[in-house]
Amino acid sequence: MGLASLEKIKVLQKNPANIRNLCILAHVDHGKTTLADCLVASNGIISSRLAGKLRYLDSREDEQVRGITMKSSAISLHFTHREQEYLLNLIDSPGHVDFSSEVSTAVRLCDGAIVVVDAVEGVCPQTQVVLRQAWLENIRPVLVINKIDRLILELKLTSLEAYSHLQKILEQVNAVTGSLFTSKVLEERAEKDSEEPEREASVSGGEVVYDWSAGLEEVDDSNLYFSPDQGNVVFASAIDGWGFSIQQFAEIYSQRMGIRPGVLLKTLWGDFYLNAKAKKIMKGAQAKGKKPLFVQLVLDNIWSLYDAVVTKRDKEKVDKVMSSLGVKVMARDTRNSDPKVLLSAICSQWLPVPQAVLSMVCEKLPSPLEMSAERVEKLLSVGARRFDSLPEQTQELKQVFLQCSGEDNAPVIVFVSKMFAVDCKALPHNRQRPLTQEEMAQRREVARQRHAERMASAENHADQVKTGTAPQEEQPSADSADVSSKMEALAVKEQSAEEERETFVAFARVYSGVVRPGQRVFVLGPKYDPALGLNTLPEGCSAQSDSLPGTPHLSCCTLGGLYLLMGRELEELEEVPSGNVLGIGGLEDFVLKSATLSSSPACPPFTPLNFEATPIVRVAIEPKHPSEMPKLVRGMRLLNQADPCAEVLIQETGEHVLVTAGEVHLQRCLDDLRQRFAKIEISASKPIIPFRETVVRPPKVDMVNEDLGKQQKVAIIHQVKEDSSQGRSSDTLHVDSGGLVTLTTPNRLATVSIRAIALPQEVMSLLESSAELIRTLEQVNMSLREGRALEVSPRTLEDIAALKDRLETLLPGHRWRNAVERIWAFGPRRYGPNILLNSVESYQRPSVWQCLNRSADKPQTALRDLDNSIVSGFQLATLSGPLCEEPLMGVCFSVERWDLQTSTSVPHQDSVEEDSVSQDAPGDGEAEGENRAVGQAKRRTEADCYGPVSGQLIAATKEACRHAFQAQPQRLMAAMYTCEIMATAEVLGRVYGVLGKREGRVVHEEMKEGTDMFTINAILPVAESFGFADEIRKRTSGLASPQLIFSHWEVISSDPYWVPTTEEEYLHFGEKADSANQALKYMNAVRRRKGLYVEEKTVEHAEKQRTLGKNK
Ligand SMILES: Nc1nc2c(ncn2[C@@H]2O[C@H](COP(=O)(O)OP(=O)(O)OP(=O)(O)O)[C@@H](O)[C@H]2O)c(=O)[nH]1
Ligand SMILES: [Mg+2]
Repeated sequence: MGLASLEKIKVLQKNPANIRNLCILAHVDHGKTTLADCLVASNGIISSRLAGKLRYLDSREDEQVRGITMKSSAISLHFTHREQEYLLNLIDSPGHVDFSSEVSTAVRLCDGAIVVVDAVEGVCPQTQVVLRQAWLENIRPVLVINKIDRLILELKLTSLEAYSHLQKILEQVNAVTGSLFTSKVLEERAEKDSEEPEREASVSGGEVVYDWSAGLEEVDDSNLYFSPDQGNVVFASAIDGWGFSIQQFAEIYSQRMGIRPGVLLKTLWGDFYLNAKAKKIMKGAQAKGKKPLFVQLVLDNIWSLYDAVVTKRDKEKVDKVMSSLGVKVMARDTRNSDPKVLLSAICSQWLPVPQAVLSMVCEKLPSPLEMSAERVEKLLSVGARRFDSLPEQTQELKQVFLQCSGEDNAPVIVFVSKMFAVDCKALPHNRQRPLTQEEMAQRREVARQRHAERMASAENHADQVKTGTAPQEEQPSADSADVSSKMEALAVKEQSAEEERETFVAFARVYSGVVRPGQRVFVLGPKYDPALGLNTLPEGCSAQSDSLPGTPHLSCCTLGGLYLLMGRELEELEEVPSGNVLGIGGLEDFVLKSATLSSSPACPPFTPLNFEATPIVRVAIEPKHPSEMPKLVRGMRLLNQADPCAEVLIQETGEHVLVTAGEVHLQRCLDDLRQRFAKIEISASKPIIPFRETVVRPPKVDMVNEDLGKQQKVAIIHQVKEDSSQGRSSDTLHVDSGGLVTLTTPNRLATVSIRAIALPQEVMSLLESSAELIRTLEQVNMSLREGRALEVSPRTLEDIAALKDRLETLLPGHRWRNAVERIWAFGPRRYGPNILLNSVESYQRPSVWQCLNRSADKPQTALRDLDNSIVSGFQLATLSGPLCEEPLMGVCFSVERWDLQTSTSVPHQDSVEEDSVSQDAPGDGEAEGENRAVGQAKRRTEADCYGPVSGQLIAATKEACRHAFQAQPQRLMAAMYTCEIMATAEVLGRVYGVLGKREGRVVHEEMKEGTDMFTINAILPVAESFGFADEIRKRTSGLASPQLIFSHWEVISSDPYWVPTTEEEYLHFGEKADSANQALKYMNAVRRRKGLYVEEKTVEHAEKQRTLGKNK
C-alpha cells in the first residue's frame, strides 16, 4: 500500500462524520466478492482490468479453488463524493450457509450493509437470513441488484420484460423487510399496551375503549423500503464493471431534455412515460401500452450497447455509441477477440460501478455518529437485564456512545467480534520490506569492514610466512569482534522473522475513545456484572493499577500492535480513534472468540452475537501417529479460537470431537488443522450423526396387526433381559401394566414411582424454540432460591408469561390438568425439551413460574429435602436415553409417588449423614411409622454401606425414568435438513432421483417466473445428507447446487424394537425383519459407534434360493 494513501487514511480516521463502516451481504454466489473487487480497484489497490477476476478479498487458497468466500475480511478505502473525502471500512462476508457465523461477526461491527441480490435468482434463503441479521443488529441496508447482464445474455429478456422482472425482485425484497417491520411494530405495540393498561382505563372514565388499529398506520415506514427513487438501489453487473442509480440518469437527462432533475428522479422508476409531442411526462404507461421511462431512457441504452458489442459485434455501431457517450478505449481492447473486454472497457467508463455504489453508501448509510439510542441500549443490556436497571454510571455510557468521541479523555470501549489467525510473517513488523537508505549504508559498512579484515589477515599471514614464524591462531581484534556481533544480530533478526508461527489478531471496532498500542484495558467477560464490578473496585480505578481486587469475569490486558485491515495485508497504526474498524494484536491469551474491552469498569459486556447456524456435524479426530497428540490438542485449541462457530470438545470417552455447521465448513476446519494449526497428518471419523430419543402415545385402538399389549411387553422384556444379563437384581423394581415404574433405592430408604408420557408435538417444538427463555427462567429461579433478587426486564417476564399461557393451551384435558403449574424441571441441562412433572399429591413445591407472581406475597412453600436429587436424576436420564444413549426429546416424566423414610427417627443413630435425610415425608401415617421402626434397626447397618442417600436417590430416579421410558412405545428422532434446490427443467428428474434415494421428501415445487428454473423445497435426514450436495452437482452437471440448513427433529415412524408377530409378517419381512427397519439400522449404528451392546442375528436358517425358471 502506498505511503500517501496510508497517511490519508490515518487523517480520515479522525473524522467520524465521514466514516462509513459497512459490510456486503448476500446469498452464496450472488457476486459480493466480485463487487468488492470493483470497489477495491477504484482505490488503485488492484488493476481495474483484473477487477472481478482476481477476487482480491478471497485471500485463502481454498477460497480461490472452490470459488466461495469462507472468512469475512475487511479493507479500508477512500472515496471523494461531493467534494468531501470519505473513509469506507468495507467487510466482505461469505454467503454460504455454513459460514453464516462469519456474517454475524461482520454485521456487529458495521453501521450499514450492501445487500446484493442476483437479478436472475432473486431473493434466496440466505438473502432473507442476512436481511434479518441486519435488522436484528439495527443496521441500515442498501440494495444492489447484480448480474443484470444475465438478463440480457442468458435469459435473453427484452428491456421491457427485464423491467417487470426487476420490479418483482424489488417487491420480493421489500416483502421480507415489510414482514420484519410489522412484527416489530406489533411487538412494540403489545409492550406499550401492557405497560399502560391502568392509564388507559382511567382516561376513558372506567370504560374500556379498545383501539383496534394495530398501530401500523401511525408509524412512518417510507424510508424503510428499497426503491430506486429513494436512492437506495443500484442496478449493476459487477463482472462487466457497470452500475448505476437512477440519480445518475436523472442528472444526464435533465440537462439533455430540460426537465428538472427532481421531477425525473420521481418518475424514472414507475408507471410513467414520455409524451414526445407534448414534451411531458405522463402517468399510466402500462394502461396505455407505452414504454415506461425507465425502459426508454435507461434499459434500452444498455440493451443496445450489449447488442452492438457482444451479440452483433457491429464495429461501426460500437464506434457511434462510443462517440455519443464520449468514451475512449484503448486500441488493444478494441482488438481483443473476447467482446466482453471491450464491453467492460466501455461500461466502466460510462457507468463505473464504484462511483454508483460508493456514492449511495456515503449518502444513505449512517456514520458512526448517527448510531441510534435504541441500538446502543440493545448492545449494552445483556439477556434479561433492563437497561434502566443498570448502574447509573453504566447508563451514562450511552451518551458516550452517541457522541462517539475520539478525545483522549473519553472512556475507551472496544468490541472484538472474532479472532483470526495470521501468519507471523504477514505482520507489518516482520514483513520483508525494502531496506531504507540508512540500513543499506549500515550493511555496506559492515561488508566493507569484513573485507578489510580479510585483506589484513591475508597480509598478516603473508608476513608470517615471509618471516618464517609459525602460523598462530587468529586472534580477532576488538574491531572484528564488534563486526561479528553486528552480523549475528542481523542474522538473528532474519531468523526470527522466518520462524513459522500463527498469531491471532482481533477483529474489532472502537466505539469510544482512542486506542494505542501498549494501552491497558479491562477485558469484560460475557457474564461480567458492572454493578458488582463498581462495588468491588475502588472508585476511579483504571486498568493501569497493579493490584486490583479480584472481580468475577473481569481481567486486564495490554493491547499489542494495532493494524489497519487491508484485505490480505495489515498496516501498522500508532493510534485508532473511535468509529473505526481495526485489528488488535497480542490478545490471544485474554480473548477466546469475542470480548468487550473498556477502560471503565462501568461498561457492561455487549450482548452476545446472534448466530444463525447450528453446529450439527460432528467428527472425531485423531492424529495419524499417536505420538503427535499434543500437537493435535494445541492445533484444536487454535482452531477453536480462530473460528466463531466451530466447537471443539473432548468427550468422556477421551475422543477429540470437532463440531461444525456443515460439510463445507468441516472440510475447511480439517484443512486448517492440517495445514496451519496442527501441521500434522490427521484422520477424521465419519460424521457422527445426532439422534434424539422419544416415546409416542400408544395407539388407542388395537388394529389387526398391531397388538398393543405385546408391543409393550416386548420392550419391557427386552430391558429385563438386558438387566439380568448384566447381573442386576430387580427385586427393587416394579413395573405395572400402565407403565408406572416403582423403584426403591438399594438402602430401601426412598421409593419413587415414575411414569413416562409423550408430550404433544407442538409442546415439544415450543419447548425447543424457547430454550433460551427457559434458561433465563432457570437463572431467575436459581437466584430466587439463593435469596437474591434479579431485576428482570418486563419484556422477559411477559415472554415467560406467554410461554406459560401457550403451554396451558397446548396441554388441555383431564390428563394434563394443572400440569403447567406442577412442572418441576426441564431437562436435559435444565432447559431441554423434556419435562419433569410433580404429581406427588402430598408434596406442594414452589412452582417454576414463581417469578411471575412474586408480588402476590404468597407464603412460599419450602422445597423438600433431596428435591435436587430427583431433578439431577431426571437431568441424567434425559441426557442419554436407553435406545442408544442419545438425549431425550418430548418426554414428560411424571413422579407419582415419592416416599422418603427418615433414619434419624431411629434412636442411637449416629453415623447417618444429617444433611441428606432429615425430615419425614409428609403424609406418612403414624401407624405406618411404627411398623417401619422395627425393620429399620435391622436395616440400619445395611443402609450405611450404600453411602449417602442423595446419591442413591439420583441413581434411582435416573433408573426409574429409563424404565418408565422403556415401558412406552419408543422411537428414534432424526435431525432433518431443509434445502432449496434450483434446477432447470431438464435436470429436474435427476434431482428427484437423488432425493428419493436418500429418503428425502419434496415439500414444495415452483417455477420461477420469467425463467425456466424450478425451485424445489425438500426435507432430507441429516444422516443421509453426506455427499448429497456433491452428488446433486454431479448428476446435474453443476446446474443444481443445494444448501442444507438444519430445520427440525422428526420422529422416525418405525419402532426400532419391532419384531414380526404374525405369519404374514414373517413371510413378508423374514425373521430378522431388519431390511425395512430404518430406525433399527440407525440405532445399531450409533450403538456400535459408542461400543454398546448390539443385538444382532446372524443367518440362522439359511434357505437355498431357487430361480423361477427352475421352479417347475
Ligand atoms: N454474469 C455475471 N456473473 C457474475 C457477476 N458478478 C459475479 N458473477 C459471477 O458469480 C460467481 C460468484 O461470484 P462471487 O463474487 O464469488 O460471489 P460471492 O457472493 O462472493 O460468493 P460467496 O462469497 O461464496 O458467497 C463468479 O463466478 C462470478 O464471476 C455479474 O455481474 N454477472
Ligand atoms: Mg465471496
